[in-house]
Amino acid sequence: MSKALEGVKILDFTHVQSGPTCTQLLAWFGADVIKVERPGAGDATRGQLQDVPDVDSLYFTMLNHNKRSITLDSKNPRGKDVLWRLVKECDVLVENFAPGALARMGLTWEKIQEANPRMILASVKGFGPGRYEDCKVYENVAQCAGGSASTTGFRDGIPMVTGAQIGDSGTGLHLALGIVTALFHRTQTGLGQKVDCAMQDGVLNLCRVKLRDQQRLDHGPLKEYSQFGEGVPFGDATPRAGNDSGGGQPGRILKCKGWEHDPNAYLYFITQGAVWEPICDIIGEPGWKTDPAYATPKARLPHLNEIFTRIEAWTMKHDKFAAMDILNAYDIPCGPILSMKEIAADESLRKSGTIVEVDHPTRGKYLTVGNPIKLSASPSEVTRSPLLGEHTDEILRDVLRYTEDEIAEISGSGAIGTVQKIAAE
Ligand code: CAO
Repeated sequence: MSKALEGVKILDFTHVQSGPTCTQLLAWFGADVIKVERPGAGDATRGQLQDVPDVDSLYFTMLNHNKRSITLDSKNPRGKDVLWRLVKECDVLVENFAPGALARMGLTWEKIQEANPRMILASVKGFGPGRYEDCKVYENVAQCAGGSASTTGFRDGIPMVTGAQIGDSGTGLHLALGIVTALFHRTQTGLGQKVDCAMQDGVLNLCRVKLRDQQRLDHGPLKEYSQFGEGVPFGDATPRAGNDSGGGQPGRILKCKGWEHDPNAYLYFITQGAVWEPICDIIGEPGWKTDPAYATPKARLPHLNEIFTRIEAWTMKHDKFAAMDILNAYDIPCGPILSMKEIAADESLRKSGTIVEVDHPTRGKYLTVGNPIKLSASPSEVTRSPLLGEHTDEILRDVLRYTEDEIAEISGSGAIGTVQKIAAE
């Protein structure tokens, strides 16, 4: 089967997490992703959070599957020539350098367009135009500036960042959509364009329900928030809502059997209006089906704490999986709190290719997350991340069509450094 993005060449000038998640997605869809790295050093994540000495970290390997790596010093004059040849040859340049870094290498949008009018230039920055546009940004800064931290956590605690990498991986996902949209547009216009995605904007897009609540506050308290039932007045900004559901169907995280010693013996329980009657029967409160104080979603809002306390008395008698089986039989929406250990062992996730075991020449076998987006006619296969500069010669020869003499001359100029050799394949 052919791949959806087969034939698309990506000049991948990304590093750390946000950019690499974007180009990894494009590689999974079949694009030829050529990762340009600094000789001798490479993407900084190769050496960060290393669990095995002198072996590419899981941080790197899990973000750079299905790519090829070329080492190139973009500040060396001969390296610059090679870089421009790549610009002319590729369809998309993706980068997430600090603001101004690409231009300092001489790669301005004007010059790129001049060299290759079909080129799409896709960039991640921390902030869009405005007072913070020159700032360097990492994940948690984006979560804080994008409205996530101020609305995450408990009302009486400090702002919290979330484990989901919404600033980095979330923005990478947004950028990938921008790139394929620009590729589609190019089929009509024949021209490339610039695609910009700021991490603050990407996080805010994912937090839009909290901006919704900010405006609802002008018209009264947010009745689905626990603090309403507790009689705690609202301030003038969207508060932290603990584990309250952010939608119109109230939900909470409830203890299950074993919670005293298992930090993940919990279940998310949603009191969807449509299944209120079976909920009442299951928890042993059949009278709540007709009692006017509990019978309708609106009437229940001031009693949510009491209702969830009563439901929790039931969930605490069951382990999370048994509770889910009982509730699913009645179409009651709920979900177990799964640990990463449980997820790593999940048979269904492995079968669907969402959890994949990969073999790496210097690391051996490890688990990764495969492509969560499944295309029926263009399935993804996960292949290992490249070693630093592993494909330098191959790219110079096959993609850029340099002769062996020219490659020797480029190598002698110091533009590509020393290539890492594969110890065992
Ligand atoms: N050859 C020669 N030089 C290279 C090179 C190569 N192949 N690749 C990169 N460099 C140089 C750059 O030109 C830059 O040099 P100058 O500052 O002299 O112009 C230098 O490496 C460092 O680039 P950087 O400033 O982007 O890297 P950093 O480690 O200092 O900052 C980060 C990292 C992520 C904070 C910054 O890149 C950034 O803010 N990026 C945008 C937002 C983003 O994507 N953040 C998510 C990161 S994941 O949490």
